[in-house]
Amino acid sequence: MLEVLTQKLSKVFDRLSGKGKLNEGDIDEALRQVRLALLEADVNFKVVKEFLSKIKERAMSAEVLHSLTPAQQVIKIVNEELIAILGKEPSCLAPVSHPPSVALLVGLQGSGKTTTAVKLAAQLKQAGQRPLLVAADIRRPAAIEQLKLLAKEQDIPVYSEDGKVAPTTICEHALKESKERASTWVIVDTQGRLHIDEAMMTELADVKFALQPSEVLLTVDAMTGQDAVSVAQEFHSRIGLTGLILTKMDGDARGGAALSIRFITGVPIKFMGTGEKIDALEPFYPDRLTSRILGMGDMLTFIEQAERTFDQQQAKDLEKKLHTGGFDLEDLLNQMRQIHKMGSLGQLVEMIPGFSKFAPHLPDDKGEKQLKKVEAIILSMTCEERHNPTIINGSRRRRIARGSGTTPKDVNQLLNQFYQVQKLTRSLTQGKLPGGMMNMFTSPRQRSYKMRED
Ligand SMILES: Nc1nc2c(ncn2[C@@H]2O[C@H](COP(=O)(O)OP(=O)(O)OP(=O)(O)O)[C@@H](O)[C@H]2O)c(=O)[nH]1
Ligand SMILES: [Mg+2]
Repeated sequence: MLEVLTQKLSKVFDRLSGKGKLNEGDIDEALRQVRLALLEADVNFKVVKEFLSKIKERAMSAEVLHSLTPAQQVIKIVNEELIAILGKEPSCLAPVSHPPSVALLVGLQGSGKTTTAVKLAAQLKQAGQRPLLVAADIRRPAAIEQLKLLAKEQDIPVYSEDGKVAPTTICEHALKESKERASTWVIVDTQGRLHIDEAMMTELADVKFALQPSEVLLTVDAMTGQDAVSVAQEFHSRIGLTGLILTKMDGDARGGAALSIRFITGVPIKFMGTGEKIDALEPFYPDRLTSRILGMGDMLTFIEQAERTFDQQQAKDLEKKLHTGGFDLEDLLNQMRQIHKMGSLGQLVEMIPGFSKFAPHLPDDKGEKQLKKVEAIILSMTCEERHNPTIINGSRRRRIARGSGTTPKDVNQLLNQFYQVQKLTRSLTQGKLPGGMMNMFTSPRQRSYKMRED
């Protein structure tokens, strides 16, 4: 998602950061590059113009130019202005005080209405709501079946009628049905056409009138770039929208639609679709998308989490032990527990810029199982064995395996791993390894300072 823009912007900021003090020329040049990157990403020119003039005005202030870290200040301003363009605050679904709340999904053909209707219903269901899906797309014969099939997998009820009944009538009947079922949300899937046309708009306006929905959500295919923006404008002026859902963000390397649509239409983006699977729908957070665009991942969250989890004193003690070669199995266990407290491997990787694509491929529960095993083995050892594992012979190994519900081979494997770590720490204390390796064992606070120095 938005990789190209991210790459371009990070190059601009790297160049800027390398300069130390900045003058007007440096800032002009950086903004020129940002402008090119945004236009190449198919961001609307009006948005680009407004965005850059705001940044320039703020970046040229004496406060920024004379600060100790001018480049960082400029990046901070870009970050804030991007968030502003994307809508500042996240925007959620508006339920009514007397259920059911109704959400009407509209959009061009293939933009993702049917899939998104089921994704939304599934999220609502997960949040404890009782959704009812309504098949009001009678134009395409297979549409009702597609909705039923997807909904069945999620165990969500669908209201549908014979394809000859008018959509407004179907919707009126569906509202009655929802009251009988005590549904809390009614989500209506409607017809789409290749282009905006009178017949579609009239039908949607009638359906909207019949339903009086609290949400009229337009699904727009993010891959269509600027077209998505004009489609949204047209829908909004004809039937009135309460929110936008950007679909297929997983396939869009440019991101122009995402960055222009809110600013041009004034309609908030409420969700983004990030894949074909039903769970691939994320609430839209302007600040999170911005930090992804600027290539910062959720690094700040990551650092905060690490600082919360790691005990500073323990980290110092550990460092001392590493230098004196006193690192033992108990320390190993403590380290594993601390890292585990920070979250699953997948969650951690998600937060590191450029690595999020690997997250789905990581074995999530494997780490947990492995930790439990290591924990069981070390806890089955005597104190003496934990401090001095070389005394663990065949019979001790069998005893430890029995006590921990593992095999002597498992015990052996752990010991071998431990000896490797010990060997590593010994080389470290003798200064044989490159500095970077030391980072594996120092506290994240120290590590983050180190990164900034680098
Ligand atoms: N990669 C990806 N594919 C998506 C996403 N949302 C929908 N799709 C796919 O886009 C195609 C069209 O989605 P539909 O939900 O059928 O679109 P629609 O708007 O209901 O289409 P019509 O009913 O023909 O108007 C399907 O193959 C979906 O799986 C998304 O966020 N990412
Ligand atoms: Mg459909």
